[in-house]
Amino acid sequence: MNATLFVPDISCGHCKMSIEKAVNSLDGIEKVEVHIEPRTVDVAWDDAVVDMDAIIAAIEEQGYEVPAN
Ligand SMILES: [Cu+2]
Repeated sequence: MNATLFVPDISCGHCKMSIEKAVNSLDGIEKVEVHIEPRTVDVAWDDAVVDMDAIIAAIEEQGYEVPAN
């Protein structure tokens, strides 16, 4: 599975680092890449191991809201 999440509060390299680290710490993540400019998170995951809710929760735990798309 993969998705692009819009995270409007992404603003700098620190945001990129903390979100990528938090998402990567979950099992089952195949790829995560934060783009500072369009403020998006590209993520790919193994559906059998982790789901979108857990990924969103990991981002929100870092202090970033993920509005429903
Ligand atoms: Cu930042």
